[in-house]
Amino acid sequence: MSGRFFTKVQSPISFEGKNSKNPLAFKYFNKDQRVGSKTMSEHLRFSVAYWHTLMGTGSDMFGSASFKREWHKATDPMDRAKETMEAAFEFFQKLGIEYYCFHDRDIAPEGDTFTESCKNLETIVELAKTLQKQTGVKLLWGTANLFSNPMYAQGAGTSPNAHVMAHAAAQVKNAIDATNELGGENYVFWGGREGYETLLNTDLKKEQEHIARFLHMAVDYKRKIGFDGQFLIEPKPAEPSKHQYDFDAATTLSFLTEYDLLDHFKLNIEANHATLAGHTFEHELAVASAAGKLGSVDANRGDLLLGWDTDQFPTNIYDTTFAMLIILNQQGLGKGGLNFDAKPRRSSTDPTDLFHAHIGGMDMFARGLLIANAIIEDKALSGFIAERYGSFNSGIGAQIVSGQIGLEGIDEWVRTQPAPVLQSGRQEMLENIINSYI
Ligand code: XUL
Ligand code: CO
Repeated sequence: MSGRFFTKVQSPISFEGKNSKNPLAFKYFNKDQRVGSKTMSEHLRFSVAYWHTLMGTGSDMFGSASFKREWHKATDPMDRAKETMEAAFEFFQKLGIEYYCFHDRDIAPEGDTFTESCKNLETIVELAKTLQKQTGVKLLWGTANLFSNPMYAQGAGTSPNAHVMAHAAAQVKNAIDATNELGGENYVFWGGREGYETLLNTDLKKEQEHIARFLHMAVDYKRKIGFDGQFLIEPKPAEPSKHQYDFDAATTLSFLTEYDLLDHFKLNIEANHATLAGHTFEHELAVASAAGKLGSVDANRGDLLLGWDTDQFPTNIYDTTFAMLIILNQQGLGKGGLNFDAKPRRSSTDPTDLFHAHIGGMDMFARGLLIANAIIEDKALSGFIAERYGSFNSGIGAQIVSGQIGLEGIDEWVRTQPAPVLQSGRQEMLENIINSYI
């Protein structure tokens, strides 16, 4: 396969099995291999994050761009956007990935006016549509960048300025249109600036009412145009705002319930956001899944020693195993997928590093899938858990959960009984079982 941008990778990455020493081959991800009732690619639905992989420059708070990308060379912003889209599809095809995700401003530059920005977006969407058709690559989700423009410094949907909020709403309308036009399977709301810095200048209740109204307008518009993608909210506790309203899965679910939005949204859970909220990745997945609201995943990892969103590619087999256990136990992600919201480190300057990074992440999840599937098939954990709660299946336990008995009846029963006898939780034995599968 030729191509202008990733010349060091000439043929699509292939599966060579776990004994392969070829760094540009999959060791575990074998897309057509059946695992349970589906193929690996049907289970995993991997996606490239346009903002990191195509737009990332390696810059950080202390230094400017360290990546010199061939597709960023054109001087005219629209030419650059077109070249970047060409590079994107070359990358998707050479990697053999089925989906991608973008923000409106990743794929098309802002113009001098809002109308010009909308026109730029429409032009690039046409190009993306053609390339999707040519390659079969699909859009997992689109979203609007409501955090980079200085206008959003005090929030977008929660801005104290009504004109700014209106601007954000108009931007979302156009981003939903773009997503719909490209057959996007989901649309994501992540509000990095939907929060506050200080309560000294903030009406917290009003801001939450405003963002709820904002989301209701989006729901109405979705219905009006017949967009059948899933709406997703991506929780994150902070960064860039000091305190973000969508702090974590539980907070977001309660916000959706309070403002009568729960039926219209699911959650997009990101690993590094979970850890920033003081949770594990699997905790956030489990909370969302227990509510029937785990819609999609931003697959990445943080660093134990760094307290910010490092967005690294997933390399931890425990994380991917536990994630896949939760995903398999809820029968998959439906329209959602595993989007690598992750970037190579600043020192990984070669475009080929983008392949190494994605191959590693895809292999790690494929391996997690195989392990989780074996654990489930053997009932290695579920058997133990079912037995641990067995006392609720009959007797006093069954009476309690069915509501047949209240405090008085329970009081009477407890007085007739000897003291309760506890069963061991066997945590260490279960950890050993997990390790025996890994
Ligand atoms: C930021 C983040 C975003 C969302 C999309 O931390 O995760 O890139 O995924 O806006
Ligand atoms: Co994300």
